[in-house]
Amino acid sequence: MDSVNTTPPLIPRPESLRVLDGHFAIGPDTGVRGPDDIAELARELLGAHGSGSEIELTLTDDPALGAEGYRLAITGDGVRAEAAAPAGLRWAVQTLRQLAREGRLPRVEITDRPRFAWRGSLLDVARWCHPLPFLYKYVDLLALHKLNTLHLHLTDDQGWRFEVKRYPRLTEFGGFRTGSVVGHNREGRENDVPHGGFYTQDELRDLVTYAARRGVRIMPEIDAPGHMQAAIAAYPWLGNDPDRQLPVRVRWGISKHVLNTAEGTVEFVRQVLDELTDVFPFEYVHIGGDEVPPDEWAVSVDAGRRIAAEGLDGPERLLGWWAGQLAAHLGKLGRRAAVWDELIEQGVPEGAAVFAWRGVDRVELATRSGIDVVAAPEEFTYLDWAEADGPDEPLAIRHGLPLDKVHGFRPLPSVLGVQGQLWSEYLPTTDLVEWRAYPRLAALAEVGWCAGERDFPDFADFHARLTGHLPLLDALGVRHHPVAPLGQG
Ligand code: TNX
Repeated sequence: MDSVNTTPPLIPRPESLRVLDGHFAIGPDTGVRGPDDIAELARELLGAHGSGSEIELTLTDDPALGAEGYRLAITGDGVRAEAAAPAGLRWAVQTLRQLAREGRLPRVEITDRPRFAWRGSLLDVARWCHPLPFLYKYVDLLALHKLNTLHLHLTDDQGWRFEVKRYPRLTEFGGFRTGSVVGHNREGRENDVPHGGFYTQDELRDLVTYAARRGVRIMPEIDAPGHMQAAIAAYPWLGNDPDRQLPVRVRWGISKHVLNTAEGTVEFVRQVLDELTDVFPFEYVHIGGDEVPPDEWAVSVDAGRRIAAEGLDGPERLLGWWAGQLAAHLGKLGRRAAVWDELIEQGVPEGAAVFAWRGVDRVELATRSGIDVVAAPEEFTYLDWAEADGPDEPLAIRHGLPLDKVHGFRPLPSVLGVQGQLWSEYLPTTDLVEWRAYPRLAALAEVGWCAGERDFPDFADFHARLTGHLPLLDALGVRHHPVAPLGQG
């Protein structure tokens, strides 16, 4: 079959693409020249280990290409890619990876660059500790779709996954839960599933290095002062009733047990952040701030003193105070804080970015006040929701986020970018994570890459390319959700 002038199934769709007649054959004898680490990546991903220079990757100083743009020309003789920064060349390599089929690259000319600088994916490894090799695969798939940020949700009520040398009980005790978690089968029965695990700092450092080679930055999250029951279980002096030994939480939902407001507790989180920033070099560190019930603070004598000392007008204000303490510490470390959108009411710390999750209205509210915002509204980006309800669907926290709805999301032009969330309460296995992530994360990648003033591909256009893209996902062993024929979603 001759495939002259058929559009190659690239996701996200490049800004401009010209398809020419003919192919360039690639194989093990094809050689790659370019900056060392990127050429190495290209050899590995394209299986091109020759000594020649048929594929040439070049850094130029063309400002039009921006921080992540690239130009790519595939001729009958070889491949030329240029970019103004390493990130652009890395994306050019991913484009080649998507174009390569049966040892051939179609002749094309591409100029490409992303619309939004932040194209992320949150993975919750706190509720279920997904194995380290899966995190590598997950990062590789983000890069394949030119998603540049992995938001790693490392701590929550049900488990603490980040090794802290100064506080070993966080992982030794807080990393494991006994007993049962409600409802991760369709019947919603209580299953007795003891579960636990954690990642060492060295393991995470290696993951950071692997991701960086692929142009993926990792933003770690330590969620405070709520969602901290695992830490309080490990060190009861962090809680509001230091004499009470809490278990690592075995149910989902919101725990009312939050950090106390003692100076020693603030210092504890600062020390955790010191070790965290030593492992994760990315500018942003997420400090949480979501779903913090003020119940315990409302009755605590110590919290009452803190409220008076800080001149706050109620216990719920302690959330803003907490975030301010941690953001200031991150500032001293040369980093920036990221927080959930609950801080819009309680005071977003100076210089922090807000992750707006409670609907597009929150995105708008935050951008209007001039705050840096990552659009993560649940109705478009909560990929832990099922696409639709149905007898074959595994149990999900909610349903009703089909593929075309994700692809139809149009973030405000003023946001930093977009992010898809995979909370893992109902994703106990890596197969389920992939089932929820793909292909919707590919649709969101296209939103983040293309949704701007420029002409955005409609769903039928995306769907047609996706059909050609799925064999690549299958070849990579991705257990993705099936894609309904167009019009039958
Ligand atoms: C709310 S979104 C949470 C998470 C849950 C999620 C379930 C956010 C900032 N907090 O703790 O996992 O809902 O969908």
